[in-house]
Amino acid sequence: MGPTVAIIGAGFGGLCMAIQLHRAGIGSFTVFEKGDDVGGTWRDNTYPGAGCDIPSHLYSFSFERYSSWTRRYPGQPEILGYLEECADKYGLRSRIRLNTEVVSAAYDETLGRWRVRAADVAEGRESEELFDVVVSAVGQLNRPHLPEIPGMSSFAGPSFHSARWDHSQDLTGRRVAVIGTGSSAAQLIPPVAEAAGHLDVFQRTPNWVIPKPDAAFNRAARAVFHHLPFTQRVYREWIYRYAEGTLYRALAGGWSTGLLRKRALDHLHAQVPDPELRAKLTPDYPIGCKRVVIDSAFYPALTRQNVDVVTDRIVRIVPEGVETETGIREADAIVYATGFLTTEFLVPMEIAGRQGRRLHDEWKDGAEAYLGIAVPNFPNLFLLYGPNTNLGHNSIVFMIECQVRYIMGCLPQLTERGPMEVRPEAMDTWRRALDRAMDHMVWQAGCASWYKNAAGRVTNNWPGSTPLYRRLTREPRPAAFRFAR
Ligand code: N01
Repeated sequence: MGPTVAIIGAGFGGLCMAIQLHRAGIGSFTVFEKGDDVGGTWRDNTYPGAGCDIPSHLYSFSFERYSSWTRRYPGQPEILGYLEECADKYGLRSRIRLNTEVVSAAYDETLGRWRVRAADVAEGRESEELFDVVVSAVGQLNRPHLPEIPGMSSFAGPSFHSARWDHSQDLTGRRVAVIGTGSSAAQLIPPVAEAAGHLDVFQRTPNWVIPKPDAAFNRAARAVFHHLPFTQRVYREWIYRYAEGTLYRALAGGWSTGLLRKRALDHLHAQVPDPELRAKLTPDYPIGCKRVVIDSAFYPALTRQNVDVVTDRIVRIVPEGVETETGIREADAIVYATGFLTTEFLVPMEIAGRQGRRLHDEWKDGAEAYLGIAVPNFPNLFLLYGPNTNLGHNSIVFMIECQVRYIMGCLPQLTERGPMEVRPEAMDTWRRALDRAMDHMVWQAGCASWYKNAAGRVTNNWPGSTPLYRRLTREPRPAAFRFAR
């Protein structure tokens, strides 16, 4: 049988956890998913042009390789299809409760179990169940951030966030305003620019942009991947090593920083001939401080006749469009490509650990977790893609697999010795090591980014290499935990 496990979320993380439990013969798990299907961010982000800027041969499970990727960087429908296939292949559907949102989880010290309350999204009806273990797999990029710009509700036309695309709106021939120029905006701007009559792109801070060397896999290439599966492994390994060897070194201030910067500047110069526009698009902070945009269609879209890059400060939204410090830019529709509430981990769930301690109180100065996975005073609670586990350079699926393997290693220990809770001393040591490693990373440089909380602490990113993270999470160290028995 094994312990009962509540998994919150059915994206990459939740599915990975469920698959590994299933493979280990532990059937006593339930996946709670507030959406109407599996897929997480790949279900939510359906904006035109949505896709992944990490090649899918790497951005997929190592144990579930897929020879049918149609291109190096497939679009959102293909990635979502892959996750749906995984859910079907492992017979997970019957264990996934869709349209069911976990509202709270409270640790019952007498029972040594978690009381998980979940609500039916349509009817709001709540019910409670007991679980031995709770695994949060809600991710870091699941709650859209809408800016607080005065007058937003006064806008006369449709407006929506990139992660909540309103497909009922036909933007063909219309005047569109896109606010934001991050990775989501960079992907949606090219198709929107093509359809729109006019597009205003409101840029607050330019991003560093490097090319995305996309290409379709022809039938022969796919046949090779299919019939000679080791070629997929080799290709995956090659992408991984490139990301680790070159991009990570650049973020850590190593030998490739200058190369990466040059690559971005060359890309800008090659794609944007107009010096005035080029100046607007040239960042003044170190490369990698904010997430580098990987896209080859973004700059060409900005050079189109029907596109303006507006850098004047936005003052307010008015019924007819966007008012900046130099006047009103009229718009029929506004797209907020303004990112996510990234530093509020596990919000809005109420999580209470031993002695009723609220997780959000513990985290008032910034979310933190041992290995990004475990939190003192919260026995048998494990996090996937938790604090300080995001990558600026490689596939998050790699990190999720490390975390799932670690949690799978915890299960026999907590079954044998009772609920396990990371020791505060282990957490302190971890925090100090993290702070030391963070000192070398470019994210600390003077830029604002979604990696940092309001106090300027980098709560989202992992400062080490991914091989190091794999080593650290290879298996749980019992000495780092206190057990009930
Ligand atoms: O969000 P962002 P995103 N007025 O936070 C601007 C992942 N992702 O959705 O830089 C005006 O990066 C803000 O301006 P500034 C990836 O990890 C992956 O684009 O703060 N502008 C910025 O330009 C990525 O990093 C893929 O000055 C305002 C933008 O909005 C993460 O998701 C694809 C504003 C927000 O950019 C988030 O990307 C897409 C305001 N009040 C996304 N508030 C892959 O391919 C915010 N902005 C894997």
